[in-house]
Amino acid sequence: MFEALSGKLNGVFDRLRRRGALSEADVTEALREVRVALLEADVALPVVRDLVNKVRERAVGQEVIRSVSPAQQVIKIVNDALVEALGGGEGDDGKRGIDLNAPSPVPILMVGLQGSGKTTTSGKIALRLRTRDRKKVLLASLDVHRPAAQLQLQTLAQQAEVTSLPIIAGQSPMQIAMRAMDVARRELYDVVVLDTAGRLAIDEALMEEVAQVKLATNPHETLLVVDAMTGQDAVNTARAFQDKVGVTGIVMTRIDGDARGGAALSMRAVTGAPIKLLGAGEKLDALEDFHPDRIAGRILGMGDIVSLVEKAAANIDQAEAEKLAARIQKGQFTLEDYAQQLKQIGKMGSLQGILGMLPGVGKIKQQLNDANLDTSILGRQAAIISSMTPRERRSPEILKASRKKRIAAGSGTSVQEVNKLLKQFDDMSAMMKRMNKIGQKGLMRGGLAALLPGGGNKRPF
Ligand SMILES: Nc1nc2c(ncn2[C@@H]2O[C@H](COP(=O)(O)OP(=O)(O)OP(=O)(O)O)[C@@H](O)[C@H]2O)c(=O)[nH]1
Ligand SMILES: [Mg+2]
Repeated sequence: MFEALSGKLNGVFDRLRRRGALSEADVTEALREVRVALLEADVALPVVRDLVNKVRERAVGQEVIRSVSPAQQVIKIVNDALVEALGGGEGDDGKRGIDLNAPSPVPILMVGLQGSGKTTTSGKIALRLRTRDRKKVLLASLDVHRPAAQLQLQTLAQQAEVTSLPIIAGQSPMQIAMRAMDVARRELYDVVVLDTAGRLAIDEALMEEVAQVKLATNPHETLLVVDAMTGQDAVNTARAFQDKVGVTGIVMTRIDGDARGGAALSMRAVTGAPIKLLGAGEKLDALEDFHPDRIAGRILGMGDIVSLVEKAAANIDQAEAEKLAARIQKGQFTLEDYAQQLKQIGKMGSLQGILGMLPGVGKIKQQLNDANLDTSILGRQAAIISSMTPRERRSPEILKASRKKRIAAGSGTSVQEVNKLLKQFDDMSAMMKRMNKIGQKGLMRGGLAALLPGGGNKRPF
């Protein structure tokens, strides 16, 4: 559902990335475009304003992390703001789905506008609770306004292989609700899902009816089902239901359509209620948990830049990185520096993992997998380097056969491995020289691929 927004934001970040170092004007310009993209995606104005302001505050005066580009840092900041807008972040206990932490039978009341997907979602929830959570579920339709409604739920119950409350003609919604709770208590059901009639938000009588049912059954969850395709209207609906009935969570359906996604971004801020579930199709298994961080990731479509920045910020010693950058600039990259690099990489996890997080290196990643790169080799290489004397590390050209033998023995490796390391170091020095030629900006533009022999088209190792 976020394709358009995602495309726009990607465009903004692409332009940002091409800059290399970012001035405040660059950030301001980018934020203006982010703002327009959000508005076009139908995000509520106050939410847009709040989000953009947050990003600006945080982007200005950000400490620069050497190992990532400024643009990557901005992307991370935007990401965090999106996660917050979606209802994640601080105080997020990770519990997103339906809360069943109450005495059985736990009543769940489904409310929402006509055709929003209440009945379908009731079936989806029943299926999930039965299969995933091993719960005994009773489905009950309180919809006496549409003739076929109760039969529709009965059919869905059969598909989900759960029980539906026997239909008794002529009962009122309140009578059905009470009967459902009675049956559930007697027959020891874990959960009762009460599906209500669709209503127009302005339909006071129906609103009142659902409020009464809520009062009588005291549901542990009151889930408002909204159609993502209705955009801002979905947000207004949610506000109305929150005011008149009170809801504990929101289910957003039809995210499989081409909704612009703004409703999802506005919902938490406008209603205070969290989005708990997403409906992604007509089939009963098309139900997803709502993860703010994953949705933000989907919107930004940034591979895992965000976690890369987090990892880099946590692990890379900034002073070290700066010293190294200076030495590279002067063409003084030594085996000692190489050993340092190996250590950093070791800290950040596997090489494949790191490369996989960078956008645009999918191809290289495949090559890496093909090359079956063994990261334990990094540890052995570090051992080889530490078995050298300082002089040897500074001038590896003095390493003749006897020295190599000593180093191999000292590090528990072989002369071949020592040779391989030296060859790799030579290649790397050559690469560093190339990098100096490309210049810092080019490096940012080309990303990691520019560093690899053949610009990433060949096997990197
Ligand atoms: N594509 C898609 N269709 C959905 C989704 N959820 C529900 N639908 C479809 O939307 C239509 C209406 O769904 P219902 O579950 O009957 O909606 P309702 O809220 O119970 O409708 P009323 O009871 O009349 O108010 C059906 O054709 C469903 O198959 C979804 O997540 N994606
Ligand atoms: Mg229905």
